[in-house]
Amino acid sequence: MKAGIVGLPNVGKSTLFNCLSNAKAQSANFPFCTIEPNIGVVNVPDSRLQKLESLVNPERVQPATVEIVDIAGLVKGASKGEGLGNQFLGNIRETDAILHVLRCFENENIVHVDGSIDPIRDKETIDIELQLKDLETVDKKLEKVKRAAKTGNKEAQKEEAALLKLKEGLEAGKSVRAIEVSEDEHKEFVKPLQFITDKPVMYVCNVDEGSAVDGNKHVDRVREAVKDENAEVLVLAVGTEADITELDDFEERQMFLQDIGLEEPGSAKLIRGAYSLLNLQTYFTAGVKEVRAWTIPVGSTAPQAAGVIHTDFEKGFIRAEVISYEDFVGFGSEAKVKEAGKMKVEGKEYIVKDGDVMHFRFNV
Ligand SMILES: Nc1nc2c(ncn2[C@@H]2O[C@H](COP(=O)(O)OP(=O)(O)OP(=O)(O)O)[C@@H](O)[C@H]2O)c(=O)[nH]1
Ligand SMILES: [Mg+2]
Repeated sequence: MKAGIVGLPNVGKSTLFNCLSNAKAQSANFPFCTIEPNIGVVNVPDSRLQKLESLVNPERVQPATVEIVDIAGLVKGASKGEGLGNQFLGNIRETDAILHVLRCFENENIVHVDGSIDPIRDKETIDIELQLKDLETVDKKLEKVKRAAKTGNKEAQKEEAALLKLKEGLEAGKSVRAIEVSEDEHKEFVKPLQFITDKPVMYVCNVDEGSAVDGNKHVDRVREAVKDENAEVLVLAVGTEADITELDDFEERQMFLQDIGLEEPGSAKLIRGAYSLLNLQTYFTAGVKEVRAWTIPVGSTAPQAAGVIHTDFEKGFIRAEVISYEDFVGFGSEAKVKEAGKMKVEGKEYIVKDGDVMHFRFNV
């Protein structure tokens, strides 16, 4: 899974990136600090993995990972070349989800490019620039499709019709995800173009330390403004959390978090939120060589889950041996689960559940 961070300059995007990732991005109090994109790989925090590790004692543990891309800030007119322009948006075209950072903290020392704290205005500025980028994509594609449509190509005519709906919607200030197209049109013509405003979005309200738990009036406005969007709103004291991430000692980090009223880092909440936004879940493999978490879409069948490990596993799938996470932990080992008759053997139709500990049988 991949997620891309967008927002105005100087709102805390790179600071968020640094909270999430071990790769360090430069963050500083001036707009357009980031020019070249930062790309980092983030381990998905999952306490079940540590539990399995303690039971299995494997040689190594491999958490699931998410790739995060942090790009240059956008300003009004970016599509026309204002600021650093919008060419960096190409770097987030291939992501699965968008993290939209909104500045919700007051601090006169931190420059705001539009002079005041107003996350609703900021969100609109960014939405418009993202929509204009998508409009560029539509226009480019339309140019090609139109020619083919004129020659009487039926498929091209269908595509042209779908693209024209998008063009009209985008020009009216709608995001692609809010424009009505049929399911077939979406699958055939919309999805392959990887529109930025078609991706699921999570709004990250960057608040001051004191608002980390309950948010503040700016966050309330954001919640109100997006209540009809199918989006998550996450409250995160990005600056503070970045400081906490800097601490080497786990105990020390926990103490700091408790000081601001949190039980776990916001980054854990954020990644869990992204999972649910994208309808993803986790299953485990637990061998003595490796205990590992794997990411699959909710509703995946056993062969599809196996395919995440290797396509051969999917093609040659015979059956899966499945232990629920609860049973694994409850009985304490695979052998004890088997003894108790709690290990299930499942076939091709089995829908994998979150937390299943799986072992695949296959031939190649
Ligand atoms: N007080 C406070 N300052 C913050 C917070 N988050 C970020 N900052 C500061 O704001 C400044 C800008 O942060 P960056 O993370 O570099 O911002 P950015 O969005 O990546 O900016 P560009 O790369 O220029 O687009 C830095 O000086 C940060 O330390 C916060 O939650 N509170
Ligand atoms: Mg930056």
